[in-house]
Amino acid sequence: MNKNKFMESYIENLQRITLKNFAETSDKDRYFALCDTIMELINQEWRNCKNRTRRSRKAYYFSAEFLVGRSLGNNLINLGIYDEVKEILSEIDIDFESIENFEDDAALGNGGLGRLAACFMDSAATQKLDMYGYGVRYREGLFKQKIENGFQVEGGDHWIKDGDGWSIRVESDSKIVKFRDQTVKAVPYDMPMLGFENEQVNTLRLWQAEPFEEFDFSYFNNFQYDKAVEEKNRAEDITRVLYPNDMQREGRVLRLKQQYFFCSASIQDMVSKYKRYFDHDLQFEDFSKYHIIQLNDTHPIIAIPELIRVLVDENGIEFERAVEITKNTFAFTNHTVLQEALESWPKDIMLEVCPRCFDIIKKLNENLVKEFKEKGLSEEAIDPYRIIRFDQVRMANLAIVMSKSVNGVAKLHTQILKDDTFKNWYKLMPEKFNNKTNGITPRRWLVYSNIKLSNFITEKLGSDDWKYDLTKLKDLEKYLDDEKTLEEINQIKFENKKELAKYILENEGISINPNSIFDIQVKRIHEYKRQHLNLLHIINLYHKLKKNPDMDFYPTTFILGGKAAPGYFRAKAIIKLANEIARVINNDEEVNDKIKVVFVNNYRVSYGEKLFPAADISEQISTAGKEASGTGNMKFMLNGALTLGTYDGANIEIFENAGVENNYLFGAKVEELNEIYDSYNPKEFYYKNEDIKDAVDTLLSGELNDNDSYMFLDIYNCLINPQGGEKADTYFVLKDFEDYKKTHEKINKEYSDRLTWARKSLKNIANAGYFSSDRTILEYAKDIWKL
Ligand code: RUG
Repeated sequence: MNKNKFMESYIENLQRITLKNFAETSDKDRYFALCDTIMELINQEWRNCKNRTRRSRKAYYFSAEFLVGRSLGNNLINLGIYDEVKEILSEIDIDFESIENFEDDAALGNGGLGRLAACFMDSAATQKLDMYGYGVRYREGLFKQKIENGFQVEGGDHWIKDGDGWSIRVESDSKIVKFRDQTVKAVPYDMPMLGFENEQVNTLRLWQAEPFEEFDFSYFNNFQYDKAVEEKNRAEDITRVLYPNDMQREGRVLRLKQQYFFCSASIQDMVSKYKRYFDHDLQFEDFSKYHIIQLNDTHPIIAIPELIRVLVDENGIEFERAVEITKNTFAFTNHTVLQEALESWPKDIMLEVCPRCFDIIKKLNENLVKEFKEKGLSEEAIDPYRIIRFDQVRMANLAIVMSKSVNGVAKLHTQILKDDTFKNWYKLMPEKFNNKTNGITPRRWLVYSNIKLSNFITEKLGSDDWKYDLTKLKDLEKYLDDEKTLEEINQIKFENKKELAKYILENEGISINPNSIFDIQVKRIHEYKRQHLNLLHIINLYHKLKKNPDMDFYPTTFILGGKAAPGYFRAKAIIKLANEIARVINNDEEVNDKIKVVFVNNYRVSYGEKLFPAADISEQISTAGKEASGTGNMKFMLNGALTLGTYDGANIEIFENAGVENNYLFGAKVEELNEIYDSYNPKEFYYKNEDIKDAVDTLLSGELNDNDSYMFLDIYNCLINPQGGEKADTYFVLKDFEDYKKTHEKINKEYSDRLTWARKSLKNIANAGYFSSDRTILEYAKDIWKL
């Protein structure tokens, strides 16, 4: 990059878009001018990439969520000009940090699933894989969380209200999407996905719903103004909001409309480009040779019947042939074993939204049943495989029959899919099933967010090759016994903790001690993730410190954060509990130099960038068998935190890679939980264990105030009182409490041996290479996509 030229075009852009003198421009002006300048810089390579890959085999990542976060810093890092641009701006007296902070997160996802999609976009471009992302351009991203009087309050997230510096509207590629009762226009917005320091620029294409006809003049002329804009609003409603659900099935008509909307537009886009660039092949013989679609969870599965529809109805391909082409085009990733998150759609809703797709699914189901009957299977034996049963379309079944590959996202998770969730399918078609353990991009989660550690690694390894191949971190192991290096590791962590403490003081108004242990649990709030286990432990610890103020105890700051689905009462109760515990403890002068509790407001990607580098302990405490993988666990590990975790999801692989002795494993394993499932009685634990009783009773003792919301009663009941046919403590919180508490005690003792701790931390960093999404995406490309 030519520095002078960059500065010139930046200032030119700034003045052009604002018509202001330089001194009068705001952070907003400066931010958008910078976006423009960067977009100009990459324009040529982006076009080159689009042209070069027109006729290549490509992977298409279909996802209802892409949790991109901020793009400015990340794009500069990937272009390799982060420091230079910062310098250029400081030469003209612009504070880069305030421009960076101007950018709103693009929160087009709920949590891990959407963030994984964003990491994959980064890694695919970095590995020079031709991968196209297809999704939805929600006008409102995931709600903004405010905490009022300890309660979560949801606010809107109109992330593009000031504009969108990173997208190009490609009007000419618009598509028409037809629902039973409505026809709308799908307009693509393309975002460049830059490879790290290479010339690859892939595209993330997000569709926005707009009216087919902008405005109905006949109504307007008759003074029916509301009616004139009605259609416009109805169309725009489709992409107005991201459903704020994580792991819960949301059976609304609008949700299926969103899914069908982006899948239909994407399939049409692929088919029309195929016809444009491969016009010799009107029989679509080679379609699956050039396209492989990876379905990110059940949300985009409707793309399967949609491809058949487009081939059969719009291109005259015979049904059976269309089915064959489709089967070779799709691959399916499952991200959960929780039944409530596996989507199924009632027949009437499907008929209301996309009736032709329902017809096609019905026919696929009939063919499947016929095939089984011919093989001699009874009606009963066929039941688990049916795509439609009791007038419900079971999306996962549709995806499994119609895909060439089905994968889970961590070793244990894939095993559970084979043994349990999809066991019937696995028996029938074992060759389809495979594992692809998740990963995270080291560019955002280390190079960008933890500059100090990143520079330190480069210095120690003598090169920055590790940024391209994260397994090179392994070479750091040669420093495991080098005291100076270990002290440096501790020093970097301390600096990061100071920065976080400053940020928390500014944003949460709570002062925390960077010399204390930073114990962090940030993720969506859900019972299976067991934030309430963490909280019950904090209550009990607080009481012990009150009783015995001179107890040997290393000061600890417990930090929690995450959003609850707005309709998930118990998850919101957990948030209230966290805030109430924080209020009581932080105001208690007898203990608040020993423990502090912080619930960070509005946890999101850009907050995570500050939290992961500063953590000593990463809390990964889900019930064994429930967390498919987790990716936060990997971000903490890469930044040198030690995992306090159960034998679940990718924690297991973290323990395998970094050594269980360098982390803190606790709790029951899946096999044990399966064994005791029927006989488990949490009350036994409650009555036998004083600490458990102390913590659980505190929920109702009056010491904590839930402002008459009955939220704490709800948590109390769910732990020990079976209700309405549901067992008590289905997530085994009380069963694991004692081991969790003891493990905390061990951590608290061991932390004071600062060198041993640093060695463990280094061991984790050095073995985080496996968890790069570069590795994951290359596995997809090699095993499934054949790219
Ligand atoms: O809960 C899972 C995480 O364990 C996993 O790491 C992530 C990415 O694979 O996906 C999360 N997930 C699963 N989010 N939504 C679902 C089910 O719709």
